[in-house]
This record gives sequence, C-alpha cells and structure tokens, in this order.
Amino acid sequence: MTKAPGDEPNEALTVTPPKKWAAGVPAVVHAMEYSLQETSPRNAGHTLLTMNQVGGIDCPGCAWADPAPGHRHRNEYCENGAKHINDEATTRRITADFFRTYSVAELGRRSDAWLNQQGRLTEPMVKRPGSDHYQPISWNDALGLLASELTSLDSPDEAVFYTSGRASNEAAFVLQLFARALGTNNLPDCSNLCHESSGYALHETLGTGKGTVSLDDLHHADLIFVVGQNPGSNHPRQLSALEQAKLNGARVIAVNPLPEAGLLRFKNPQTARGVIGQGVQIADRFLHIRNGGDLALFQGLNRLLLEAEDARPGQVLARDFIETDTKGFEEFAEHARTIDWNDILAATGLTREEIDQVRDEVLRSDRVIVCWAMGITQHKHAVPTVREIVNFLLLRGNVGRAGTGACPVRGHSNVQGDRTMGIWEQMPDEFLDALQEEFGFDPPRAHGLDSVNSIKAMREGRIKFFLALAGNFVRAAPDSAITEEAMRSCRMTAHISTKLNRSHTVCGETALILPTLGRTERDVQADGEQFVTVENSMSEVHTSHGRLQPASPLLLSEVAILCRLARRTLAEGTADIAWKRFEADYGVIRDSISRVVPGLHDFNRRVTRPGGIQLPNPVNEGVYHNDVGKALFTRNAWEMLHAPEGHLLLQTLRSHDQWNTVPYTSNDRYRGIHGSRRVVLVNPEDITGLGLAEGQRVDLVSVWEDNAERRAEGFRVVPYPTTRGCAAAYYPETNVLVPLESVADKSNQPTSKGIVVRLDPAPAPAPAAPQAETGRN
Ligand SMILES: Nc1nc2c(c(=O)[nH]1)N[C@H]1C(S)=C(S)[C@@H](COP(=O)(O)OP(=O)(O)OC[C@H]3O[C@@H](n4cnc5c(=O)[nH]c(N)nc54)[C@H](O)[C@@H]3O)O[C@H]1N2
Ligand SMILES: Nc1nc2c(c(=O)[nH]1)N[C@H]1C(S)=C(S)[C@@H](COP(=O)(O)OP(=O)(O)OC[C@H]3O[C@@H](n4cnc5c(=O)[nH]c(N)nc54)[C@H](O)[C@@H]3O)O[C@H]1N2
Ligand code: SF4
Ligand SMILES: [Mo]
Repeated sequence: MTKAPGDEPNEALTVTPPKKWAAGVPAVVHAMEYSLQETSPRNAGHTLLTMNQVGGIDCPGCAWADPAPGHRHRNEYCENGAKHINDEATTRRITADFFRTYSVAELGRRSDAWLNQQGRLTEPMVKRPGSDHYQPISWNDALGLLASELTSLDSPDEAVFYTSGRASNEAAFVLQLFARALGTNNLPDCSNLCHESSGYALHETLGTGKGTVSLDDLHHADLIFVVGQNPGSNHPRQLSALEQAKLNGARVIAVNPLPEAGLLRFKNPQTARGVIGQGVQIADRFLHIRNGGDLALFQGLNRLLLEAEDARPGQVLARDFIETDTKGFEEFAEHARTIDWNDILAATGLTREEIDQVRDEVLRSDRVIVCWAMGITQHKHAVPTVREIVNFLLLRGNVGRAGTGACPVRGHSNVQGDRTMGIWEQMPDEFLDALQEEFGFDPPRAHGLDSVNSIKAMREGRIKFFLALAGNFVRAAPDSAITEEAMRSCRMTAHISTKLNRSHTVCGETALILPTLGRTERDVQADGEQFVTVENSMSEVHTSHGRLQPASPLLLSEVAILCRLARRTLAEGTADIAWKRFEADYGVIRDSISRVVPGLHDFNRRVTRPGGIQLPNPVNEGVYHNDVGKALFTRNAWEMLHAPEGHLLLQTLRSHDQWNTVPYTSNDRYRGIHGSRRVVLVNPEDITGLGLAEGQRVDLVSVWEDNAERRAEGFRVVPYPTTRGCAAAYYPETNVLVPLESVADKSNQPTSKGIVVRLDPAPAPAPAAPQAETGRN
C-alpha cells in the first residue's frame, strides 16, 4: 500500500529542548492554524466564540470547569479546546465511496491519525459476515440487525455496552436505562481506565466518588499540589485557575517525573501580562519524583505531620475535626509512624530535605488542595495512594472548608456526568430502586462487567454483542493484541461514532458504524431543537447547544439512535418507558432524571439558568455516605514499583497534540518532539547505563509474569529529564505493552503508568516499509 497523507513520517524526528513555559500567543496561533485546516473560517470563528459561554457549546475537550457567568472571557477556551472542537467541526467527509475504496483490512493498517483525518462519518454502514468491506445500510435495517442480535442472545449478560465520556447526560441515561431494561449491568466505560481508582478510594474514605473542590476553592487556597498531571496540555484552563490562585498568594507544588512546561511557567493568552510579559511562574516547588513514588511521598509527609504534632501538641493537627468527623485515626497513626525513611527516599527518588521543605510549606498553610490525574490513578497501588492523599488532607482538616479539598481532575468533558446518570457496572441499590419506581421494571442487581472484565469475558466466549456509545475501545484498552482478538470473537460489534477510528476496523462477524451528531451540531427532533447537558469536574451541570449544520442529513443523534434501538429490541410491556417521547423532547428524559438522580430535582428549569446546577457534595456539609458515616483514615501498606536491573519503569502518556487515542499530528511542542510519536523519553544517565545511544532505534519489550511477548517496535531513544529508572512513551502506540492482568488493586484499572520494560536494540527499518503501516502498536 502506498503511504497516505497523515501517516507518520518514517525518519522525520527532530528534537529540541523541552519548553519551560506553556500557552501564550504561540498557543493561540497553533489553534487557529489547526482550525483553519479543518474547517471553514466561518465555522471556526462561530464555534469558538460560543464555546464555554452561557447558552453556547460546552467544550468537547476536558472536564475543566468554566468560571462563573459574568467572569468569562470572550475567548473562554484554550488552544487544545479549539483543536478538539475543530476536529469535530471539520468539513471533510467519509462517504460510501471511501469504504468501497478501502477494505477493512486496509483501514486496519492505517495509523490512528490517518483514520481520524478522513473526516466525519456520514451514513450508517455495515460489514456483513464474510465480507471485508463496509457497505451502506439504512437506519431501519441497521437497527433491525442490532435488535435481532440482541433478542437472540441466550442471556442479556452476553451483551456489553461501553460508554466514552463525551456522551451527553441524556444519551448516557437512555443507554443505561436500555441496558438495564434489557436485563444487564454490563456497562463498562472509559472511567474504568481513567479515574476508577480515585472513585474507589474516595467512596471508601469520604463517601463520594467525586472531588470536593470548586473553582472558587482553588482561587482561595494557600497551597495547591498538582500531582501526576500535565495541565499545560490536558487541562490548559486549569493554569488560569492556578494563576489566579497565585495572584491571591497561593503556593503551588508540582509532583511529576517530568518537568512539564505548564507546571513551570504560564503565559495566559487572555491577559496582556501573558501575551507580552514573562508570564507567571506556576510551581514554586517541583518534586522530581520516581514513577509510582507518590504513595511513599504522602506517607512520609503524614509521618512528618504526626511528629510535628508530637513536638507542638495541639498546634499541628485538626484535633477537633479528627474527633468529630473522622474514624480510624489511631490505627492510621500507629502505622504511619513505622514507615522507614530509607524506603521512602528509594521509592520517591527525593531527598529528605526536599520532603522536609514540603512539610514546612504545609505547616505554613491553612488551606490546602491536592489535584491529581492519571499519574496517580494508573498504578498498581493507585487506590492506596489516593487513600493516603485523603489521610494527608484529613490530618489538618483540609476537607469541607473553603479553599481546601480533594481534586481528582477529570478527563473527558462529561465522564463525571455519565456516572451520575448511571453508567457504572455497579450502581448502588438506591439508584436501581429509583429506576424501578420511575419506570416500573426490576433492574438487574448483580454487578456487571467493567472494561477489563469485558475483555476477559469476550476471550472466554461469554460476550456475543458489543455496542459503544462514543470512544475507541480497542485503542483505549490495554494489551492491544489481546483486546483486538477478543473483540473479533464477538458476533456483532457496533459503534455510535462521529469519526472513524481503529475500533471500526476490529470487527465482530457483523459490524456496524452508526454515525451520530457531534456536540457542535444542531439537534432538531420532532418537538423542535434540543440541547443536551453535561457535568464538569467540579460537579456543575449545565447545557450545551449545538450551532452548526449537521455533517450529513443522514446523521441521527445519540439519543435518537438509542431510543429507536430500545423500541425495536424490548418486548412490549417490558417497562413503562416513553422512548418515543424521549426522542422527541429531551426535556422528557430530564424530567425522568430529575426523579431518579438525587440533586437534579427540577432539572429542566434549573439547568437553563446561567451557570446551571451545582450538585451538592455532602462532604462539604460534613456528611459522609460511606460504611462508617465518617471520613475514614486508612492504613496503607507501603508499596514501591521496582524495575529489575537493565529495565525501566515505563509510563504511557499523552502528547500535546492528541485527544486520547487520536493523535492530531506527530508533534509534542512543549516537550520539543517533532515529526514522530515513536519515541521513548529516557534519562541521559540511563541511556548511558543501558549501553544505548541518543536517537538509537529500539523495541520496547514489556516484562510481565506470564512471559508472553509484548513488543512495541521501532522507537527512537530521546534523552529527556525524566527521573532515573523511568521512561515515558505515547499512548495508544504503547498499549500493546500493558498486560490485561496488570491492574490496580481494588479498582481493576490498567496500570498504564507503571510498566516494566526492556529496550532491545532494533534494526533500522527497510525504507519501503513505513512504521505506521507495518506495526500499528
Ligand atoms: N489535549 C488533551 N487534553 C486531554 C486529553 C487528551 O488526550 N488531550 N485527555 C483527557 C483525559 S480523558 C484525561 S484522563 C486527562 C489526562 O490528563 P493527565 O493525567 O495530565 O494525562 P497524561 O498525559 O496521562 O499525563 C500524566 C501526567 O502524570 C505524570 N506521571 C506519570 N506517572 C507518574 C507518577 O507515578 N507520579 C506522578 N506524580 N506523576 C506521574 C506524567 O509525567 C504526566 O505529566 O486529560 C484530558 N484532557
Ligand atoms: N496506555 C494508556 N491507555 C489509556 C490511557 C493512558 O493514559 N495510557 N488513558 C485512558 C483514559 S484516561 C481514557 S479516558 C481512555 C479514553 O478512551 P475513549 O474515551 O474510548 O477514547 P477516545 O480517544 O476519547 O475516543 C475517540 C472517539 O470517540 C468518538 N467521538 C468523539 N466525539 C463523539 C461524540 O460526540 N459522540 C460520539 N458518539 N462519538 C464521539 C470518535 O469516533 C473518536 O474517534 O483511554 C485510556 N487508555
Ligand atoms: S481547558 Fe479543557 S474544557 Fe477548557 S477549553 Fe481547554 S480543553 Fe476545553
Ligand atoms: Mo480519561
């Protein structure tokens, strides 16, 4: 096959020094360049100006919160938000001709970037058994095929319904209702791969799966930790909040194996100060930690706080709060005092002096917030790490007061809302009872399959049907080769999608592409124009109104597809659900939601007010809905990740120029990488120690207890200031290295930031075989 535009150039890698600051004018220029390539100038300007405004489009990028109405800039978006929205608003189209030209096998050899660049999906397509081409199918026939497969299953538990966090509240609510009315809780989602560890630990200790912090809290904190997070690329407007906090006198401590640009200095493109000056220094202190060292860091800090209390009794710990609001302090404290400093220093790679200095910062601060993301949750000991962060906050009463709290920074724009709507394989009984009350059917009570367990069940032949509401499951999931084989074993796979991705090329016997409206587009149903709602990382629920003409007249909305599928599939009298009314008027769905989901009463009226609805967080009222009814101190066994001699600990992460499984280009501007994503960032001393050379071509080989071969081929070694013994490479190319069995304890989340690898020298590729087409891992 000839090389196609958008496939990764073979030998074009250039490396420049990593940037020491993020955003500013170049960021805006990059966003506009991307917008203009993807869309017409009119579309670009139009979509961007309504983005994150009251009554406008919610950014389809990350879940960062908007400032209060009246405090928003005219351009309330970041460079990457502009890219994400324009990636959807592209004027390129995929038609039936495209699928006549390319077989499924050919598409399977194309890179993720190339597939995405072909444009928007425009009509329903089917790949029938025995065929290697998708061909057009009517909506009526497509839904008929799906319904007849679903009704022929031996059990509803042979079906799996995956959701990715861009789906709206209304679509998510309808999907979980359909799945449960059908009789299964098999509702895996991207959150299983993302913040599941946070949810597990926070439920257990604080009785909520969500963060306890608002934007206002961030603005008024004294000390903010940013741990395991790269906000400059992944939550750029968080930098504006950190800047604001700093102008109010806060200090920021960044904890990361990589000195990420946005953590160091930020030039806010929305202020003159940011455009002309040096910007604001974000991190006052940078802790250059080893991968997986955060549990040890917080255990060490907690021990130091206990000892400070011993030295100054009554002056360090929040004694009253601990007495009234918490449980388990004594057991926790007894254990914390036994932690060995040598272990802590080995696990963190930090010096005792550095940790002492952080303790001093904490002691000087009345209001502390800890923010974290994937650098914490994607490790084997992620749950204990989050629990230890909670211990740290509880010790000085840094929960439930203004300017304090736990801030798990969510990824997808509505990943948190989808959970609120019931997308979870283990929703609590109260939610299921409320569904029963509202719709008059008995939802299944046994827990369903999460993402990892869905793949295992497919491998065991227990799953026949897979439907995805958004996302790119085979690229998001670990162990790519095994996941793909599992997916191919299904009888039917179907994807409700806006853009083409690799999951469409990994087909069950029959496969369907169900093209849908994106958030940018007008959604007109029988009762008129509709809007949808979403929930951000700070539990604010608000509206999103699409403005652009749909990419094709044949698109149906997510809600319409799911309601029609439910009507075709469910037997008459299964439940009292007004699917037709739901489709005609999403307000009817919201009326049902208001009776099922606590905190969303009077949903339709309240959500249209400027700023929307702030969901209550009981923790901030001193109420803890966990087993003990109090904030829980926990004792967490000490744990450290270890790579044997000659190996490195690999983290798989995002570049500045991708949306999850979808790379936009092969550049990572802030890290100084241009022209190729097949790079592995290694500390220069490790390069020498391993007998490798800068620029050398290596295969990454994962070492796991099953001794199976997991190899990602043809990566170039790039010297980079990551911590000793650690390495970094991009996801999803490296998902092939993450063993399906390598999951976080308790949360079952893949350990994508802690993989033991070996770097095997690799031969230079033959010029005729571009990497992106030979190896897709
Ligand atoms: N532009 C853009 N924005 C996005 C996304 C995107 O793909 N592109 N994805 C969205 C989604 S779904 C999510 S979940 C978020 C993800 O947001 P992030 O969590 O920022 O994403 P990652 O790129 O996975 O980066 C993880 C960060 O943790 C650090 N890290 C890795 N291991 C460790 C460790 O053991 N300890 C510590 N302290 N740090 C560690 C890495 O060096 C890196 O800075 O971003 C969201 N926003
Ligand atoms: N190794 C490794 N693996 C990881 C991670 C990691 O850091 N390392 N991160 C994990 C994380 S945090 C996450 S969240 C997952 C992400 O996993 P997913 O959420 O499954 O993947 P995305 O790449 O966000 O999905 C992109 C696709 O969504 C579809 N889409 C986009 N917008 C819409 C829409 O409005 N409606 C519909 N119906 N479809 C739409 C498009 O077809 C697009 O191709 O990956 C996880 N996997
Ligand atoms: S910070 Fe996140 S939500 Fe805000 S504009 Fe950027 S990508 Fe969109
Ligand atoms: Mo995520």
